[in-house]
Amino acid sequence: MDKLIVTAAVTGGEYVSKATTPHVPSTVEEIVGEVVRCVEAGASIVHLHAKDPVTGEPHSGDPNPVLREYVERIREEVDVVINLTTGGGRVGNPPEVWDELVRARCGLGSEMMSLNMGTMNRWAEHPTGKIFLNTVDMIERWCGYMVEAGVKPEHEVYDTGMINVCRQLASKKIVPEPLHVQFVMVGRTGFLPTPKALVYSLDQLPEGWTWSVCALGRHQIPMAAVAMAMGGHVRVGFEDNVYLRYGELATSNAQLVEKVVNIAGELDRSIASPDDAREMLGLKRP
Ligand code: KMH
Ligand code: ZN
Repeated sequence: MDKLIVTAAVTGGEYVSKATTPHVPSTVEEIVGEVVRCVEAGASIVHLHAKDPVTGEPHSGDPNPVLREYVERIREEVDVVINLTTGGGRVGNPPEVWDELVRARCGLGSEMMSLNMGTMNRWAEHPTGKIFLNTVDMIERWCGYMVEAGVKPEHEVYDTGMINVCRQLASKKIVPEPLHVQFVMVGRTGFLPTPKALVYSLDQLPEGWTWSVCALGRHQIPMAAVAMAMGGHVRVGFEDNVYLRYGELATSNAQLVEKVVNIAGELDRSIASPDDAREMLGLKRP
């Protein structure tokens, strides 16, 4: 089997703040420290959102200067593939400015960016309302910005229809194959986090594409184990789950990385370094 790429989504995204867990990193230094610990534990990619340094809520206002600072400080400390959000960064920013924010974000020095593959009902309370808006037009334009900037999209797929959107991007040659798809198993308004849903989805995926699984809450580690056994890659971290085990908060994202690295060891899957991940995903160094 291929080496295992572990992504650590360390910042808690848009649904996790200091009110959810005091351990979510929110200042630049806390975030850089978490990234270093996760890389030491085996993560080769980190996924980042811009945070309010005090509350850990999503940063409201232009997130790009904040993300630029994260990227620069992380690069000073450690070698890791950096993946910036495009689904996040909308709080305080109306839809008219999203295009420009995403286009400019492509120039901040990350090697990957998330790209959400469809509009859906939000699966939890969010300050921007009930709809997670990602039209096909937006997806195609943002894909174009990324490809032009040499940034690889990570295609976030929340339901099987979104695999078809990925296939269209490939057939329209908007993004070069192989695509890298992440099955985001949020439950509620999206995929159920079950092996059956994953098996069905993998049946729809073209040969040679790479894939990863992220599942929410208590499903994070079990679904990661299923993905690892099936040859896929995994994402863990506070953006999707803040518990180490039932009733016990993780004190660091690195503990969640350690958990999947331990399981990988039992499955005889070796862990990809950042350079391995770059080679496997065809990334361009920034
Ligand atoms: N928050 C995750 C469920 C993004 O940041 O653009 C999906 C995600 C998407 O990470
Ligand atoms: Zn995210």
